[in-house]
Parts: sequence; structure tokens; C-alpha cells
Amino acid sequence: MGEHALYHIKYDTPLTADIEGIARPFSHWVKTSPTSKTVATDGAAAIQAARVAPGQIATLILPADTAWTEADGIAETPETPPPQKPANEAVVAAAKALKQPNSMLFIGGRALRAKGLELAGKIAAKTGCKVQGAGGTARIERGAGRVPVLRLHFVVETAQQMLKGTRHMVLVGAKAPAAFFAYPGKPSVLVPEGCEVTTLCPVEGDPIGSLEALAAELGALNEKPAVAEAKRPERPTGKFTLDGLGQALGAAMPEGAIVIDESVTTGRGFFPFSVGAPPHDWLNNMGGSIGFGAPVAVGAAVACPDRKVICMIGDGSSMYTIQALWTMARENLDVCVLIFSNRNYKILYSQLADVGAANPGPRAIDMLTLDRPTLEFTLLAKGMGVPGAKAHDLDELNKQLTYAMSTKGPYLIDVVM
Ligand SMILES: Cc1ncc(C[n+]2csc(CCOP(=O)(O)OP(=O)(O)O)c2C)c(N)n1
Repeated sequence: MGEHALYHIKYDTPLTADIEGIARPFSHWVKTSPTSKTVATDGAAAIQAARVAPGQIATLILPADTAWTEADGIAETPETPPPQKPANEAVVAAAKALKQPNSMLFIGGRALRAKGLELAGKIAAKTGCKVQGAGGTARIERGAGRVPVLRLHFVVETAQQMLKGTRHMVLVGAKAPAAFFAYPGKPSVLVPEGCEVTTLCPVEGDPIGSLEALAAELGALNEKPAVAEAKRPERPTGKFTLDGLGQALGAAMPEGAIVIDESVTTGRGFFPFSVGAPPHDWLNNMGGSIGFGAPVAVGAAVACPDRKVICMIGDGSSMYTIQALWTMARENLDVCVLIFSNRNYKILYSQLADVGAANPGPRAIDMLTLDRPTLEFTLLAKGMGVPGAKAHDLDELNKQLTYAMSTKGPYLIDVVM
């Protein structure tokens, strides 16, 4: 991150600010490198900090004059301390818990990559435990041949239903499940009453090493995990339904697709329709602030130019970072952007009801609608150099998806719901 030359700060010119203070809430590691001589070693330390499990944000602030004064040369990046392996007692305790009836392996972080899921699948095959994904999942490797997993639902009652009856929960790379928000009369803690929780691996631990140790302790390493078979849904037809949208996606996504999911209320039930699609990655927002989808799609497409990126965004969320379309055009990134135009901040209606505001008045409703004027996403895209089209029903969407999947470069589909 840039900063004025430090000798310039006392003149209080524009852009003078407490930059460390701004960066700190979003960073695990913050440092201002005072001179060009320290930039290399501080840069190496920042890389080391960023590599600490499960992945950290390191912010290195560089005063302007570090760019125009002599440096000392390249510094070696120190080894990153490896994440802690679980103690043997923790492995034994987790194995004991999972051997009980109604047990659950609750996983997050790197446990959701193919290798972690395979180990979780072996453990489930051996013990009969349920495998449940956390609610916040940065990246899941899924599709045909992989062990399928569901994310814990955002809605409290649905999440409780998913966890119901669990008596023993073992955490690997995840915190004990808690509701996203507090609501009057609803629990913050989602762990069922009387359920015993065992932490095998904390979020900053080593999920793969932990699952390996657990599988070995259980004698599960040679088990055959239940994997998703290769199977796509039929192409749906007719009017839009949420399931139909999931089917259209499951029918169209190519092997190696990177799906960015900021679909908010629209895509919550999409997983079953792509469980047997060719292997792909599914990226979700770990934070909760909207606007993550389009910039993450840019990053994914730059990182993986040979893979199709499918970026699903709610119409409300899309408006926070819509300028990413211009970057997609400028860099000719292979991204298919799907905007779900339900003309509302739909999730906020249920949030309002959940805090007890059952009958919102016209002014409240007005703050949740996105219809006056109607957002013309194909025109916005065109203005930023991205071609696109509207889809008014599932048949049009199938056609648009077929076209977008068979051509390279950015393309936007406005799903007019
Ligand atoms: C930066 C930021 N601003 C505001 C919010 C509050 N918020 C959460 S979801 C949401 C609306 C999302 O609307 P949309 O993307 O259209 O999806 P829908 O709810 O209609 O499915 C808002 C405003 C937030 N989480 N982050």
C-alpha cells in the first residue's frame, strides 16, 4: 500500500492519513517500511505472514521515496512456521466421539479441498458419521468423483435442521457453528443442546494432517469414500424457478469451472444440481460484505486463464463493484457473469421479519426494492465493453449459457426474474 514519503507527512497535504489505522482492522500483519533499505526484508516478512495458516492478510505500507532511493538487494523469505498438528490425545478423543451414534464431522477451510473431503469420506465410511461443511467456505472442490458436502445454511431454522440430532461433533478447520446474526428469540449457538463438541483442528491448524491422523487412528485409510457420480441434470425449461436456475447451471458448467457465488438468496439451493457436474471449484464469501463477487471473478480469471469463471451475483450485490466488468473487458478475462435480477435486496425482507418487524411500511419496502428506475445490466455491461444478453426464462438462459460456455472472454447474462 502506498504512503507519502515520511518526511512529507508533516506538511499535512491531501491524502495524509493514519494508513496503518485504516489497514489494521483488515490485516493480521501491518508494517510501514521506513526506508528503501528495509523494503526487501519487510516484504519478505509480509510474504511469510501472509502464508501463515489458514492464510492471512499482510499489509506492507511503502512511503513514496522508497521507490526512488537505492535499496540493498533481494531478501530471502523466511520459512513459514507450519500449522500445529493435533496432539495425540485430541486425535484419540475425536476418534472416540465419531464412533458414537449420531456423530458429525464438521469441516471448513482446506478440509474442503478434494484431499480433505476424501479423507472425511473415508472416516464417514468407517464410522457412519455425517460430514457437514461450515457456513463460511472460501473454496470447495466438488463435482463428479469427489466427496459431496453441503454448506451450513444461512437461515437459523434450516441450519438447526441440518444439525438436528447430532450428539457428538468433531471440528476440523472450522469453529463451532453459530448464527450469522442475533435475532430476538433465536439462538446464537447452533450446536444442538446436549451435543458434545471436540476440536480436532482449529481454524489456524492443519486440517489435512489432522484428518490423516484421525483416519489412521480409526483404521479408515483404506476405506472407499462415497463420491458423487458423474451426472448432470436435464436442461430445465419454462419459467424461472430457483431449482430451474440451479439445473441450468449444473447442466452447463464445464470441467474445471470456477464458480463464484454471490447469489445471496437465489443460489442457496443450487448445490444438489451440480454435485455430479465435472470437477470444479466453488468460491463463497467468507466475510459477509457484499460486492465480493465481481472482483473475485477478476482475480480467479487472472490466476487461472485456462478455466471458465462463472460469476453469479445478486442484482443488489452487483452494484457495489460493477466496475469490475470494465477490467474483465480490458483484460479479456474468461468470465461469464450471471446477474440475478429479482429487483430487490430480497434477503433483507426476511432479516426484517426475523428482528420482529413483521409489517414493513412503504418507506421501509422502498429501501429494499431496486426497481425505480430498472437497472439495465446489459447496457451497463455494453458501456464497459462486455457483451451480454437478457434471459427471461429457462429456455433463453440455456441458450445464453451454451453460448457463453463455448466462447472465450467476458459475457454477461441478465437473468430477469
Ligand atoms: C458492503 C455491504 N453493504 C450492505 C450489506 C447489507 N446487505 C446484505 S445482503 C444485501 C442485499 C443483497 O441483495 P442482492 O444481491 O440483490 O441479493 P438478494 O438478497 O436479492 O438475493 C445487503 C444490502 C452488506 N452485507 N455489505
